[in-house]
Amino acid sequence: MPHVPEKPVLLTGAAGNLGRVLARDLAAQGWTLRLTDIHSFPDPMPPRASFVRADLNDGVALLRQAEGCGAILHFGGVSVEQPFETVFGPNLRGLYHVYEAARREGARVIFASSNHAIGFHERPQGSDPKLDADCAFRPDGYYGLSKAYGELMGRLYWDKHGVENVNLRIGSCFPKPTEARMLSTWLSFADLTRLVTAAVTAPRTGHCVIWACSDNPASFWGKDHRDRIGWQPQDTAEAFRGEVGNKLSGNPVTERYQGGSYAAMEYSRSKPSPRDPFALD
Ligand code: NAI
Ligand code: 15L
Repeated sequence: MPHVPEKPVLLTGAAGNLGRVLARDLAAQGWTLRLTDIHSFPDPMPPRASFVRADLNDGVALLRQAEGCGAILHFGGVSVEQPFETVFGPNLRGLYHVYEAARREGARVIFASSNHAIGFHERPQGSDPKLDADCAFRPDGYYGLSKAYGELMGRLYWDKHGVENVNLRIGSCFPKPTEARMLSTWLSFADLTRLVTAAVTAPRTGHCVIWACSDNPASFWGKDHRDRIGWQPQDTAEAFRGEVGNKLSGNPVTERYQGGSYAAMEYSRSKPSPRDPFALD
């Protein structure tokens, strides 16, 4: 049984797909959880957990929920591509509220970032090197842009205020892969729970960024800071190759970029964006 944190842990987005998994699994590990979401929590309340319904736009509510917490698992907000005005409140203002609460409590933030912060990097082909976590941000929409902002918010609060933060650049976290791209990007629920556990219980993290995918041989991603928290994934998408290996989109933009269909949404360039993020063509 992993180490149980001394202080309660706040989980935003608790009523969402990943929030529900974490609420169940972390409570089963003996953790004391404070759950919050704008929607009601749909499951029976886990042992030692409490729930407060609140909007991430409400900074005072977040300060109250975070009182006495040692870590904030920030999984709430808009979780897919949406118009800028929809993303803005929950994902940008909400993130500021989370970091201000963490600063006041001296809490560590575990941020559910996304591959869409870097979704306009091309997928590696053949012997191409995999992408390291210190690559340039190349968001593939307003949602991905909000995740890049979240990671940079972590950079700022570590450098200026010493607020520790672990940024999980999640690939595709679902019960199982549903398309060929997920042979590269899939993260199992069990690997997610182990990752969050390691991120909260590691003695020191500073500001770090971790590719959150299972042990997928077809992964797009290379080096990151996982050694700092002692996490290694144990599951693999490869087990599903027979089921999803031929499920391709048929869209050349989707297939070219790591962010897949998000890169193709409202795409209006006449030529593909170049490999080098600083190239001018
Ligand atoms: P989800 O959409 O199921 O959960 C997000 C939760 O945030 C929802 O329960 C929603 O009610 C809540 N929320 C939205 N706006 C809010 C507001 N204004 N105030 C308070 N709560 C609000 O998404 P999912 O799949 O559980 O993802 C969780 C986190 O992980 C998200 O931040 C998402 O961006 C990130 N992520 C998820 C991936 C996946 O494959 N599931 C991949 C990459 C990142
Ligand atoms: C994400 O960031 C989304 O939250 C999730 O719904 C999937 O679309 C995932 O990325 C993905 O790229 O598969």
